[in-house]
Amino acid sequence: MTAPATAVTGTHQITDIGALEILDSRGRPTPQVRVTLAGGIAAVAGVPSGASTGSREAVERRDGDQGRFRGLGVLGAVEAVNGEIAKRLTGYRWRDLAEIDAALIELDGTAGKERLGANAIVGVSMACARALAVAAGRELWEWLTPAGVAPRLPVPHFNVINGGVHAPNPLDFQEFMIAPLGAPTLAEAVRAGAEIYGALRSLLAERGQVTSLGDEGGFAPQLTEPEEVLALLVTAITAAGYTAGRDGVAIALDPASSEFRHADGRYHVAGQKLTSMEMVERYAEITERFPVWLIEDGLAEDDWDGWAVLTERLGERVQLVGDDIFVTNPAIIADAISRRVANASLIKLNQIGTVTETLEAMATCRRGGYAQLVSHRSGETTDSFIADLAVGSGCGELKAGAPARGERVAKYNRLLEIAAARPDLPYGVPPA
Ligand code: 2PG
Ligand code: MG
Repeated sequence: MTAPATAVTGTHQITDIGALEILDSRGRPTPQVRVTLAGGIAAVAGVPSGASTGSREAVERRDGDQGRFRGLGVLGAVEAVNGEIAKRLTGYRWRDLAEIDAALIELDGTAGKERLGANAIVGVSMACARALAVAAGRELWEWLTPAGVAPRLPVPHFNVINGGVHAPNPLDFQEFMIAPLGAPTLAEAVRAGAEIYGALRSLLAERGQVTSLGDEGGFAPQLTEPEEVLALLVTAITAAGYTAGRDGVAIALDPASSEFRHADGRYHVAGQKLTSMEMVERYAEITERFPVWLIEDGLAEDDWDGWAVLTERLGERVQLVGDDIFVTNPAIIADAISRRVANASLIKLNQIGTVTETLEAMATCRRGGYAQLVSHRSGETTDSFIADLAVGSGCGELKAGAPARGERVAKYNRLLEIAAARPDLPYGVPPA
């Protein structure tokens, strides 16, 4: 795939690549990458970073120098971009992004991208994608649309209550999202999200709860039981004048359960120690009582047997999304499809480490009839790449945090921009 550096095979010549250490939304360092093409087109990408990471994710490279940023510096990753990667990618004419990404993977040489750092590689890949889109005279979302796929405006999944490792409250489930599935347009969906977020703030204040925020901009109340939060969400949806349910505003959960499955093999939820089967029953009850349309990481990444039961039990009526268990890895997703584990995959660029492999993961899902939920990370920049990815892929689903805070609304505002420019694009989850 990679030709000698002197060969002239493609049309894309990269003249300059540079990275610097910037801050993410948690105040932690992260790389920002700039790529310049011959002719002067330049594009920038900011790299996201997770907190509840899957064990098989591509490896984020951190300096470990306790004298800087408590060991979290990314000067090594930045240097990898400015040094080795810049040397490899400049001075050769690339045919396309797939060829660039293959060269990055080969240059790194490790399975988990740990040598150069997945945070270095994904930043370069995203910036290259942007630059190539500009060079082609296309919007990023258009350029990312695979042949034979119809682009759509995705249903935004607004994370309005935060728990787990994203907030210092007693709530074990990590994310409670509202999804305006029944909104007539993207703009109305965003409006619903913001209005319900406002209604929720008032409700919490009335009940004497704190309205402080978690890492993704959702409220972080001192609540323990997931069902208590779900009841609160239904009240907030109704108070804001919307219908709670699939025809109106539905609810989505990301318990991120790998984080609360302990060494005893039990899931520790609100003081109880539940088996996989008891968790499945808990979800079954939850989906009967509340308009929950989607559950992500309902069971832990190493609980494949439990996942198979969960899928068997709820897969017909609930979207079951694999995040930590799939880590946007096409091979793992293909394995899951053959074993009927889950029926959807979360999609995070930095879990796998290149745009090309991310698109491959999405194509694997499409072939296997699995839905896809494009996702931000809990540590974000104002980069809005994932909004374009969600539109271009036609998957119809995006989660990017609360309808508040700059790094979260950057994604929703980008969707609004695309929707305004292209009122012909359909909104919503694709018809089955
Ligand atoms: C998740 C993500 C994003 P993190 O679990 O889905 O919401 O969290 O980035 O911390 O892995
Ligand atoms: Mg998750």
